[in-house]
Amino acid sequence: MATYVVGDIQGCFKPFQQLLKRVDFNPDKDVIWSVGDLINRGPDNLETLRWFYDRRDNVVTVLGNHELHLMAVSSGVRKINKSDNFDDILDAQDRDKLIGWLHHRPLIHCEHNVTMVHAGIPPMWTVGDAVDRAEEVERVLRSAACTEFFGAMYGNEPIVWRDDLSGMARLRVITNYLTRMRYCTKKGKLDLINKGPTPVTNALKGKKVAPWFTYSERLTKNDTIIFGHWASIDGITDSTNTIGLDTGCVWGNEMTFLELETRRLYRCRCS
Ligand SMILES: [Mn+2]
Repeated sequence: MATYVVGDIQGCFKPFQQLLKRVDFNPDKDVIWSVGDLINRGPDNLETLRWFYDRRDNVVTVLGNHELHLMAVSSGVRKINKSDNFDDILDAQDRDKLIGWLHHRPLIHCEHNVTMVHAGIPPMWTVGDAVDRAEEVERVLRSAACTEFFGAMYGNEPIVWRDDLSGMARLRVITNYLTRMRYCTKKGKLDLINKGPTPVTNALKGKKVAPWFTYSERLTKNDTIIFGHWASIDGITDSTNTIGLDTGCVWGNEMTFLELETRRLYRCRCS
């Protein structure tokens, strides 16, 4: 039995199938984990989501920003953007079943001494903090209040966590940390503007930002964290226990599998 963690697929079903073949994936024994962003931008969103749904007893997937956006559009509170191409899912006869399943996926997963999350964990949170706060959002996604949440989910404020935050502002900042963060300050102030391998705009007016995983004081520095979301760093974190798996397949770069038991990486070029 092997566990393979796949980076952001974003509807690139063919390279995903190629990698499964390459690792000799055994659907009766092996398990797939996904760092989220299964869908959007790539060619085969519906096929990808169905593959995971059909194997739901042997897959673990955490929610990425693109799944949250699909759920928000599906609920009717948000319009589809020009760059979105998940209409194949919205038009599918099994759409309610598939999207209903997404509503019950977690934002973070801890097992085998590793933690998987789509974007990351801010420096001032422990893994336990992140799990507790993810649960606050997960509870809402599973309830009728999810529509109100989707209406309030978009936006970059508040830029930093406070214990006394409440309501939608609290849920929004938790969601932004776990599914959108790349750069932040040492104290966890979010720069959600910069997306490249180095910051190019001064988004926080002179405050120094760095990739969330580079802070030596961060409370998760001794934890193994697997994440996706950040294609422009091409999986390079300069850290052995912070493993980035988004290698930009949807942008014509590569898709990456990590075999959890051996820590071996498999990469497949995408056209
Ligand atoms: Mn993402």
